[in-house]
Amino acid sequence: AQLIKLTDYEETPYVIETVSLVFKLHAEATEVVSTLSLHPRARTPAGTALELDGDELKLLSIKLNGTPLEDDAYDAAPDKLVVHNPPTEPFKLEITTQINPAANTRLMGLYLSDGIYCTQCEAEGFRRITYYYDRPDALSVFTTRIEADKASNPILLGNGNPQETGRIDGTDRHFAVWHDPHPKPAYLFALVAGDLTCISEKYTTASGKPVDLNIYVEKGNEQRAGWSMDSLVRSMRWDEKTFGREYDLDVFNIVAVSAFNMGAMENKGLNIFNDKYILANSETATDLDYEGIETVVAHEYFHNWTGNRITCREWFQLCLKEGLTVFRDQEFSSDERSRPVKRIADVVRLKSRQFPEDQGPLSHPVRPTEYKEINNFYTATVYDKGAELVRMIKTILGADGFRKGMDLYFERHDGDASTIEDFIKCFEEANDTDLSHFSLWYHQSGTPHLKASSSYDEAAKTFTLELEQTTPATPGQPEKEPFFIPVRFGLVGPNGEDIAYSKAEGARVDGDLLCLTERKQTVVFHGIGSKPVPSLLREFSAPVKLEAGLNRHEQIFLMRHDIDPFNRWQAAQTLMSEMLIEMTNGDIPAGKDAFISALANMAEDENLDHAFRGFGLMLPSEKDIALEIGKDVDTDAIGAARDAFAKEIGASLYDTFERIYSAIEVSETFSPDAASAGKRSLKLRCLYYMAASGIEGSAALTKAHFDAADNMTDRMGALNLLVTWNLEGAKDGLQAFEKRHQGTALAMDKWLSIAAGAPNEDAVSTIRTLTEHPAFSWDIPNRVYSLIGGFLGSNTRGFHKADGSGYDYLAEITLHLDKNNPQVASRLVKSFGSWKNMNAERRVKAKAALERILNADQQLSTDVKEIVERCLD
Ligand code: BAL
Ligand code: ZN
Repeated sequence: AQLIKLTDYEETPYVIETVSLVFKLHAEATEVVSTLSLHPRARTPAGTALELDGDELKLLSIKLNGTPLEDDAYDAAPDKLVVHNPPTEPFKLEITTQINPAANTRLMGLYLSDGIYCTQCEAEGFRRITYYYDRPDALSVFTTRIEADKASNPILLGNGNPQETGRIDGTDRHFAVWHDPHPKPAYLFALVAGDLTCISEKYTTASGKPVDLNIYVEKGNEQRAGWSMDSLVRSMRWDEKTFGREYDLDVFNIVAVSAFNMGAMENKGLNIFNDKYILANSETATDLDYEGIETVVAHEYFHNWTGNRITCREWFQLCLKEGLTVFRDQEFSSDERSRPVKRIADVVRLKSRQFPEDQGPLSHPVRPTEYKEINNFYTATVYDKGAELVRMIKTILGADGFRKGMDLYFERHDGDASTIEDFIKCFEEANDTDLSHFSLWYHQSGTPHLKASSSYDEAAKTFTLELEQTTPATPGQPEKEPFFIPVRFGLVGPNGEDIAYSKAEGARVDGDLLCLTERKQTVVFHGIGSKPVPSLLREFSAPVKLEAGLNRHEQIFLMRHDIDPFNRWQAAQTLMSEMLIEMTNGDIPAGKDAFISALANMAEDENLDHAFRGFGLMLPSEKDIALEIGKDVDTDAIGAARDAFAKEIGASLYDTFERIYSAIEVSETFSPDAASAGKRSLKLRCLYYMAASGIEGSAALTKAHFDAADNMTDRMGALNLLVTWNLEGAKDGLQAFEKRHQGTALAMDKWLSIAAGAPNEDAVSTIRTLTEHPAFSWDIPNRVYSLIGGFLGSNTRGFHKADGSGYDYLAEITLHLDKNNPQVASRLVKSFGSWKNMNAERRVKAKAALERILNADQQLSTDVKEIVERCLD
C-alpha cells in the first residue's frame, strides 16, 4: 500500500458545491444516485482530470449535465473514477453505483446491523457508497433522499433537518428527504433505516432555539436509553455555559446499533452509536458503563463544534478534533463529577494505553506525518495524549487565556478544514504569546522522562531543584529536542502545608507553575525556612514519566499530606509500583509495613471521597508493571508478585477493609451518580483485598456480595473477584450470571470478559471454548473486544505465556478476522506492541508469530500489514 505523506497535501482541483443523494435501499443491491454540482478552482488548468475515490464500487451509470458519458470520457474501477477533460464551467455529474449492505462485513460504508441499515464513513467509508472526494477538506452541502420498504424500515434518518416524507406510489415503499445546510466532509455523512423506536425530549438552546432530541434504539430497549438522554441534555447545556457553543439544527438524533467498530460517530445531526455507549439500566450496566456513556454522548455532541463546524484539513490533523474533543469531554465529566477523581481516572487510562504505545514500535507523534492506513491512527496517542496537549495549553495560559484562544478559534475557523498550526496560532494571537517551543509536543513522539533531585541549604534558606529531561529515541526520530514542560508543583513543609518561596531563579516560575525548556535546569527557591518535600507534576501537569528522586519516607509523607489529591494518589502508586518491581525480582521491599499502614489511613480517611479512596487502593496492573520494568520482562514473575502483594495487604488490613466495607451504606434505590458509584467502588476494592487474603470467610463474603447484588456493578465486581482469586463459588457464580443474563448481549459481554481475564494455566483453550459459546460472535465487534480483547488486555500471564501459545493464538485470530473486518483485526494485533519488552524466550515466540502473519498465504489488509510491519521494524 501507498505511504501517504503530509508534505504531499494539495487542494482538490474541483470543488463540489452541493451533493444530492438518492438511496434506493435493498439489502443486497442498494442503488445510490449521487448528483454533484462541481466547478474547477480558478487555478485548475483546463483538461485536468476529475479523480474521485471509490472502494469496492460498481458503477451503473454516469451522466454529465444530464447526458450519459461516452466510454472513452471516463475510467471506472472499483477504487477510482476518473473523468477525463471535464468542463471548465460549473457542471453536474450524476453517478449511479450499486452496493451490497448485507455483505459489508467491514462495517465501513453502508451496512446492515441486526436488520438496521446504518453507515460508518469516518475515515474513508463514504467511498464505499459512491465515488467522491472522500477527504476531510472537501466540504459540501448534502441533501439525502432515502427510499425503503415501509414495513421493515419505518424510520428513515439522515443528516441535518427533515424536509419531506411520503409513500412511493404503487409500492410498499416510502421515502424521506433530509437536508443539511452546514457544508461538511463526506466522513460526517450518515443514514439510518430500520424498525426502531425512540425516546424524545424538547431542548431550548441558550438563545431560545428549540431542538428536538431523539435517541433511537431497537424496540424493547427504550427504557435503557434514559441515561443517554440525560447525558445529552447536560452536555448541551455545559457547552453553552463553558464554551459558548450552541446547537445549530432543528433536530439532534442518536441511533444505537449493535454492530459498530468504534464507540460512536459524530455524523452531523445524526450520531450513530455502538449500543454499549447508549443502553444502560442497573441490571445490565456497571457504574463504569454509566460513566462511559456520559462521556461518549458528550464527546460526540461536542464534536458538533470541534470536528464538524471546524473540521480537519487532512487526516494528519486528526488530533485537532479528537485531542480537543477528548479534552472537552474530560472537562465536562470533571465538572459533573469529582475533578480529582476524574483526573486520576484519565491518567490511569493514559498511562495504561498511551504510554505503552509511545514506548514501543507503534510510537508516533500526536500529529503524524505519514501513514499507510488512517484507521490505524485512531490511537491513544492522537486521542489521549492529544487531550493532554490541549490541557497543557490551558495550564500554561490559564483559564481565561485558554478561553480567549478557543473563542478566537471558533470565530476564525468556523466552516474551515483546519490544521494544528491554525489552532495554536489562535492561542498565540489571543494571548500575545509564542507557543512555538510548546508545539514540539505535536511533532516529537515518545514519553519524556523527567528526573528530579533536590537539596536544601538550611543556612541560606534555599531549596535547589535539579530537573533533567530525556526522551528515548522512537521510530523515525533518533534524536530528541527538549520539550517545553509545564510542571505544577508545591514545596510541602513538615506540617503538610505548602511553603511559600520569596524568589525563584533558574527557570520561568510563576506561582505554582514551573516551565522547563532545557534538557537540564537548576531552580533555586529562596526564603525556604525548613526542608520541604517537593511535590512535582501536580494534577499530572504534563504527560511525562517522573522520577521524583524521593525516598520511601518522603513518598509516604506526600501520600499522607500532599494538598494535591492527584499527587497523594500518585505517591501511593509509585510506592506500590517500586515495591512490586522489587518483589518481582525476588527482593523484600524496604518500608513495606509503613506503606501498608499509610494505605490503611488513606482508605479510612473520611475527608476523602469514596471514589478517591478506591483509586488509592488500586494496585498497578500487571501490564503497568511490565511497562515500568521495560525490558526482559517475565510476566509470570510479575503476576506472582502482584498476587502475593495483594494477599499480604489483604491479610494485614483485613479488619480495616471489613470495617470500611461494612460501614458504607449505599442507598437501596440504584442511582448511577458519582457519589453512589464511589461507594460501590470502594466497597468492591475492600472486597478485592479481603478475597485475595485467603482468610477464612472471605470467599463466602465475596459470594454473598455476588448473591445479594441488585445491580450489575456489584454482581460483576464480585464475580470477577470469585474468578480472579479462584474462590469457592466461582463456578456457581459464572453459571448463575449466565442464566440470569443469557440473551442480553451487552451483559453477556461482561461474562465473556471476566472469563477471558482470569489467570488460568491453559488460557488459550478457555478462550477457544468460549468462542463456541452462543453469546460469542466473530461478526460483532463488541463480542470480539470483550472476549479476545479481554484476554489480550487483562490476561497478561495468559497472553504472554512463555510457551508462546498466546502469541500463536493472536496470530491465528488476526488472520481469521482480517478476512472480514480488517479494522477489528488491526486493533487486536496492536497487542503485539509490547513484545520487544519481553524476555528472550518470549521475544522469540512473539517474533515468530508476527512473521507468520506477514508470511501467511492470504491477502493481508493494509490495516494489519502496517501494524505488523511496524512491530517487526
Ligand atoms: N470520530 C470517531 C469517533 C470519535 O472519536 O468520536
Ligand atoms: Zn471523537
